Amino acid sequence: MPVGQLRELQSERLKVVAKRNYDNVLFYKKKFDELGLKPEDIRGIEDIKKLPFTNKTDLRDNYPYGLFAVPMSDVVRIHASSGTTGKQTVVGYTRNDLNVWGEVMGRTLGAGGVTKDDIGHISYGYGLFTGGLGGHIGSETIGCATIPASVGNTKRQITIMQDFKPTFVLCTPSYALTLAEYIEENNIPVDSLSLKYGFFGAEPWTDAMKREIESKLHLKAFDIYGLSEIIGPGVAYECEAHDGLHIADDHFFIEIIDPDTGEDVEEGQYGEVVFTCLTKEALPLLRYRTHDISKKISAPCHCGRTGTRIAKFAGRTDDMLIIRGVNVFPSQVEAVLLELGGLAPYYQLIVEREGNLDQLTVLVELTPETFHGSKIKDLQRLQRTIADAIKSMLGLAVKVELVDPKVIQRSEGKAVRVVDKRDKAFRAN
Ligand code: DLL
Repeated sequence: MPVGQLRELQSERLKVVAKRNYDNVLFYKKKFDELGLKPEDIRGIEDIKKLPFTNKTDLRDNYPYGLFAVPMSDVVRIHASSGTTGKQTVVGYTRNDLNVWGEVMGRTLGAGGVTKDDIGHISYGYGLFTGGLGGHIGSETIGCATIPASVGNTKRQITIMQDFKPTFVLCTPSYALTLAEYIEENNIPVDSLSLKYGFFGAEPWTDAMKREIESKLHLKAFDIYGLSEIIGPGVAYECEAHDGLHIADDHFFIEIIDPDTGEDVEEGQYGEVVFTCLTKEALPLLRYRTHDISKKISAPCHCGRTGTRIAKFAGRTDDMLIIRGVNVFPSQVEAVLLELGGLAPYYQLIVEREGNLDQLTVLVELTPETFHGSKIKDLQRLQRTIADAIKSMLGLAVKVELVDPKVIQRSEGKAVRVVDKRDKAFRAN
């Protein structure tokens, strides 16, 4: 679409979505009123700067459905992702939102070359996480035979790949390496699989990792990006030129701002990515601050797409970690520890990369009373209880190490809660 026409479309859509929020979401009505803003003041996409920002905390404060712009009877799907504390961030979709999701995820796969003659193997988790069902809806929208394999059980995944002959796979890049490793270790000929393309995302990864996946799995690898609050995967995707990510910006308007001032960065500079949902019905967030860092690429892409293109993500502005595709905020672990009791308010998260997978170890400091008054078997039980509580909060298996009182270094300024020993490229921040 010529850029001028795209701007007109975005303008029309922004007017509608601003009014939808003002009329239906008390949170936005209050924000508009505070700013002295009426929906009619939004006459085109250039007026987007008049709108308030939305933060993850706003979703938490309005948990679970307070930011929905439609009655629950119009919602047909719920997903959720990690919040900064115990509460999940809950997102909803109308029937039409699911159509949009199918469209943008279909585009994502189509940009890699997928057609209805392909067979899709979806190895993202099916559940509240948007990866599985997001990949699924895109694959089905194109018309591909779609295998909802979900995560885990690598042996079974490979058997399915050998027998059902999928031609493309969706999973986290780290899991793609696990698949490759399994094949190597078990002397399985790669060409007994029929994979042509792989669509990897949900966590940061490097070009070096991409080359490794491509050479070991004999496929073309594409980076895909998205977040639950906006729709899930399908927000941005790579094309066959493999030179940055294209934004589906007829549906999601992107701004790149200086996280401190909230103003646009200079053209081509890195900053925080902010999205406005232009067509969503159930949860049409305005100027949502993702905390993800990227920059716009102004040169046209060889593929001919005219929309906004951005560079591979360069990190985050906050303390969110991504461990094996699961978003983890240190504050969530803190909430679990404080709830359990008997523990000092000092802890540290150690993140390492073992082989191809991230491993999280939680160091927890005992209070002097617990330390002196407990038998080894009590401490072992405590260790298991902590690990189980964290697993049930995050859905992630972690190692827990109990340490003596006063072992965790006290800081004079900001506490060092996270020691990330991974290569910079694998870190989210
Ligand atoms: O991770 C949605 C998704 C599923 C994207 C499958 C791609 C593939 P959330 O769980 O809400 O949603 O996590 C969103 O993950 O803000 C980024 O920090 C990070 N992220 C997602 N894709 C990429 C990527 C899904 N390609 C958060 N590169 C986002 C770097 C990514 N980080």
